[in-house]
Amino acid sequence: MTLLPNRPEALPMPRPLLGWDWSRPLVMGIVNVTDDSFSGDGLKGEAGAAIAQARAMIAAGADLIDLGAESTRPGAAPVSVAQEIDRLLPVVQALADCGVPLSVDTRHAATMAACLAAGAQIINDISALEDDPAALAVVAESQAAVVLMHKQGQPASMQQAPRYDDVVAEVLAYLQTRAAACIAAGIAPERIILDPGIGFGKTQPHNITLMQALPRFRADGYALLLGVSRKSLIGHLTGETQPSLRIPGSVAAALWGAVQGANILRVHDVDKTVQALRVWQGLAAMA
Ligand code: 9MG
Repeated sequence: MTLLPNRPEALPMPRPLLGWDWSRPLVMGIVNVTDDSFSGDGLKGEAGAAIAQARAMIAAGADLIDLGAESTRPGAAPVSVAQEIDRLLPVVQALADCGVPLSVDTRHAATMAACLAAGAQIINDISALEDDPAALAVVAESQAAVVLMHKQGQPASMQQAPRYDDVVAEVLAYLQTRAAACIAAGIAPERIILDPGIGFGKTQPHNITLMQALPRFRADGYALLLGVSRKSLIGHLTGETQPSLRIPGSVAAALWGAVQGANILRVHDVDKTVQALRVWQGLAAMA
């Protein structure tokens, strides 16, 4: 085990994407237009509240906004594709000119197509474009970036018995296979962002092992997204059972991710994360 954090500047710079500045970690604010969300921030499908929350995050320094309408919490009520589009579309339309790229967290090709047509620039798919057979073509026909996330199993049951022989090698191999499928379908490598999927079909030891191996996910030149905000990883390390009270731990985990080379940090608490990153960057610049 290494005791010293890696130096992200020593990793290969991701390929240029949408004019983004890869010299620092970008902060992606999470806006859940869901009836329920594990983190306690669901906006009950209200477009107005979601739009206001996204604008507040942008004012606080968010570089990207991720909009989702389907909760992946085990036991969450399923959302139909029509419902998902009904919830997301007015929010995407209202925010299309908000000044930062919009990401849409969905597994459904029809939702992807509708939101891309309305101005979204990133598809964030926790199934790495696998769950919907039409998804790969929808993204390939657009100019959008795509987040390919690893999960083992499906959200309803994925935490029952996650199992790996070598979690890092298996997650990395899966993401490389999905990236290759994207490239074969016509998606340029610079549009592909990898994500190990912390908490998605992983035990606490699996999550910790992945968090310690983040630089390996940068080796192929893809950008790396990390989502740890308010997750059980923080709960296990702190004993805090309520996700909405895991903010300090989430900020610490985001900083760890930044030091380990994550290019995009997907977070609920944009203001606190941005402040922490600015302090870290300021100190690093002075060192
Ligand atoms: C939707 N969603 C919830 N957690 C996530 C994570 O860690 N990464 C990505 N890409 N999406 C997530």
